[in-house]
Amino acid sequence: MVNFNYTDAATDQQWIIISEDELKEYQALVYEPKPAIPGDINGDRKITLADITALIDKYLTTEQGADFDSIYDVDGNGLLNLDDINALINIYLNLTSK
Ligand SMILES: [Ca+2]
Ligand SMILES: [Ca+2]
Repeated sequence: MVNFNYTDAATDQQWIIISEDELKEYQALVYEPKPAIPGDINGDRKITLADITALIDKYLTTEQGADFDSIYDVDGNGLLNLDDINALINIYLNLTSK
């Protein structure tokens, strides 16, 4: 395994030479898709009122039948409608009532 650190004095940039296996390990770590949390509209990995607000905003500004990001499809039926807002409110209430 080659592991060589090098600092470029001119730019103060640090270079690390790693093996191909280490690179793959690093890439897996960086690029591993984090599982989406159903209802986490703003992507902060929590379900809060901000998500409900964001979903309502999206619902009100999306044309019927228009393409939308599946993150807004909380109930997973391929449509963005009031059922999704209802589903998200239920998720939120379930989380906050515990
Ligand atoms: Ca969120
Ligand atoms: Ca839906």
